[in-house]
Amino acid sequence: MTAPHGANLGVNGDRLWQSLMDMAQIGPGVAGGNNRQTLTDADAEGRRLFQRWCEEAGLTMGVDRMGTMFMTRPGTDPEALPVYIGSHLDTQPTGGKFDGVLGVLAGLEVVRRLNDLGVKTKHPITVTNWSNEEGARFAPAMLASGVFAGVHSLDYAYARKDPEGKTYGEELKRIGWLGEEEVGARKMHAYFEYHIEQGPILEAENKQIGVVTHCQGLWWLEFTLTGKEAHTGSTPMDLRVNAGLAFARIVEMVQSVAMSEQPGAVGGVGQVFFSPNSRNVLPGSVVFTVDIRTPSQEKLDRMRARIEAEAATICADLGVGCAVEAVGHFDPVTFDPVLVGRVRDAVTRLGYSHRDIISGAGHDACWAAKLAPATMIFCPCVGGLSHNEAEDISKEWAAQGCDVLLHAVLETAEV
Ligand code: HGY
Ligand code: MN
Ligand code: MN
Ligand code: MN
Repeated sequence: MTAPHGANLGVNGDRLWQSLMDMAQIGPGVAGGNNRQTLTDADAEGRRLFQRWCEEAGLTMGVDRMGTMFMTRPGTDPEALPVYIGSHLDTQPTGGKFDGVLGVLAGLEVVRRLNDLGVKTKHPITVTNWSNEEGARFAPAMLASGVFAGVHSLDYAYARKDPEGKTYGEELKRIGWLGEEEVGARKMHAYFEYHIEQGPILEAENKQIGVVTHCQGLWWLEFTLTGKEAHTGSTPMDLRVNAGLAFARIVEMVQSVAMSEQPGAVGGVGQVFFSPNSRNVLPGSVVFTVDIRTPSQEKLDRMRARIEAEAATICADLGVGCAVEAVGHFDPVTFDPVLVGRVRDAVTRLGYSHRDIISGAGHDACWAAKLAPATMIFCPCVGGLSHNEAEDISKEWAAQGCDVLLHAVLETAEV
């Protein structure tokens, strides 16, 4: 497909790559990646850079009360709802340069390219930086898009605490990104999100594009185990109330539950807090989050039930107290068939190799899909690695997915 006056639509891959590398300078990690956690000073700096680039491209900014940034290119029809292109600039503490950032800056590249071509669209185009997608500092993940979709209240979100006890609301004010817009007041004509796969499939099958049809569902179960603080040296084994042992057995159990639900189920633990966390004190409390995911609704809820029941038995056997709270959840998502079709048509027209794929990671698109037709596009990533500072993609992969995004957005925003 070519633009109305026949120009090739190809995005400027060098410009996109340079923007990615410039953004990667902000909030550097310790091993070549990024630590630009949400609502930190580094996040604020990244937001300002994105705002400057967008305003240079003629976009106007709106910020809502969760700090999400909406950067809009006007359409020719003032009544038409915008086509959104979103993702996130916040990163994991040991994050990569591309998770989320690629989607936000590819949205900017779409706008820059339309400006180059002098193409006007009927619908406005709004490039969105969702606040706190990662959920690393403030659980749950996709917090701002969740409030936008009416899944979480603003009060719940503002009260979320980071490991140092700082709240989302306080930190949002501190960095100066508390906007005025009511969260969720904006309406969408359609939503696109371009993202790295964060898994090994596309690279292993030598495919340039992932046509994302679904996203697997998720539970984050936060367990609080209560043991008895005691001396690790002088306390006989049979007198211990050992929350650390219960934790270890639960992690092992989660692994076996996930393995018993193959194919297509994952489960694990990424974060744990021992208290008092002293080498020679048996822990009084152990707090950790179990992350389980699968595309099957039935399996997802069965895994949760099995894990909670078996954890209660493990703790009862050891005399350890066991409390559990769901701190993150979304059901499996089916993306909009019309938009998926447009992505597939664009890929075919562009001649890129592709395959349908289910997203293993969660994305803001999962909540956007509750509000409007939504879909995603994936590019491969090296070794399938993500949430690791070594996360990497090629400049070609980045540009190819952005070409597909441009074509599918143009089809939807109508010239
Ligand atoms: O957890 C996720 O899937 C995403 O990276 N927030
Ligand atoms: Mn992401
Ligand atoms: Mn991520
Ligand atoms: Mn559910």
